[in-house]
Amino acid sequence: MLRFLTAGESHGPMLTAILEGMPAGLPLAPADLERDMARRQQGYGSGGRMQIERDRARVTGGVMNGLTTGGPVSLLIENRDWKNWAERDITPLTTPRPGHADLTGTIKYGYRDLRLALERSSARETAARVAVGAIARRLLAEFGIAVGGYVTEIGGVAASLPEPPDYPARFAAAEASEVRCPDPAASARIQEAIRQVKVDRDTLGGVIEVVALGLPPGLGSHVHYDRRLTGRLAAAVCSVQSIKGVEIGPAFDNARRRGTQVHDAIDVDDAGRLVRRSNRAGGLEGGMTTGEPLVVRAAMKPISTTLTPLPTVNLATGQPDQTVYERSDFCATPRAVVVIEAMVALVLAGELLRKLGGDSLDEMRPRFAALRRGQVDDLPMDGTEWRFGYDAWE
Ligand code: EPS
Repeated sequence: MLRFLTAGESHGPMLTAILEGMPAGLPLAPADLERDMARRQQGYGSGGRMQIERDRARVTGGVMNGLTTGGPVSLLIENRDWKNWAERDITPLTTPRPGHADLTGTIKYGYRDLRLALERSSARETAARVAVGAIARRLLAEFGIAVGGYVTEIGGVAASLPEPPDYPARFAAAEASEVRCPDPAASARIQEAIRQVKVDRDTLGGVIEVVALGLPPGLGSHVHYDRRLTGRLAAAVCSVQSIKGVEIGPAFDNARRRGTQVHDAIDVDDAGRLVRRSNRAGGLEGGMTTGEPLVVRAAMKPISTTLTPLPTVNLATGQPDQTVYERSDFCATPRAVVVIEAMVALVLAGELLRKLGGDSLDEMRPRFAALRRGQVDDLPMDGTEWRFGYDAWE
């Protein structure tokens, strides 16, 4: 199975990540990581920090002569801002921000200063997630699987997107938008809403949709709770800083409808292939991929560092006080699209590896080619009666 660790503080010397479980033989070049790392740094609504950082991952293990070895892939991402902190005497931070890990982290670990919670809980860590996610994405690409994403809503301004969806067109339109929203009219209104929220000394959240294309049916499993892809995706996406809600396809809208209005009718085409005319299931049934586009949506709260002070308690005095502003993003939702894509890519690459097994790309390829694809002829159904057979054990 694929797993990863990250380490490092937001304003410390660097971030470190280790990705374990990659098969051998995957071509990997600096450009494969740079694209997504640069994308994560772009988006209207960022604060001053993104002017300082130029994120680049230095791979230090697990990739030799441009190919993965099967060993853990280790990488380092320098924090350019470190030079501004290395020699600095740190002003005590004792007024926790509502909504941040400041208070909960400090209660949990017994810190003498809130900054220790801030430094590690910071979304700076997502630079490392995106770097390892780019490696997962590179593996998926070998099997024709692509992951993309976009903003559907920020600050209550929602995109109006044509149906049925043309996902590659949506991905491309989102990349051309300052706020990563594929609807140009909504994009302009969102940009204005973010401009206004800066003037109002406040922050905005939004909704992100990430879609995986080209998945074979049958990734994940219905047989046990921790193998259901629905739960694995929800956990991975909800682990991203400021993400407080996840749905698969239009799940909350489905909850308001009748069953006959929700479920995607099964049909067979002229080539004997089982097909769906709709995708309200968002590409998952019974915790497994259907082969339709996988649609994951994430709700991001507004960032908890607000220029307008919020009521809090000063933990040094025990008296009511107000939060102190420290440079931050005003709306990180356009940038968070890339982070959600990374988490989805990591989960899917892990599931693909579980399904195919193998230690190298060469071993995986013929197994992938042999997967059942929802062809009626591939299913061994003979329509005869049968018994459970447990009486043999009584
Ligand atoms: C963050 C606060 C800001 C963001 C940061 C996440 O950093 P700073 O306090 O240095 O201005 O820019 O995100 C990143 C550094 C990044 O690379 O995405 C926070 O408190 O979570």
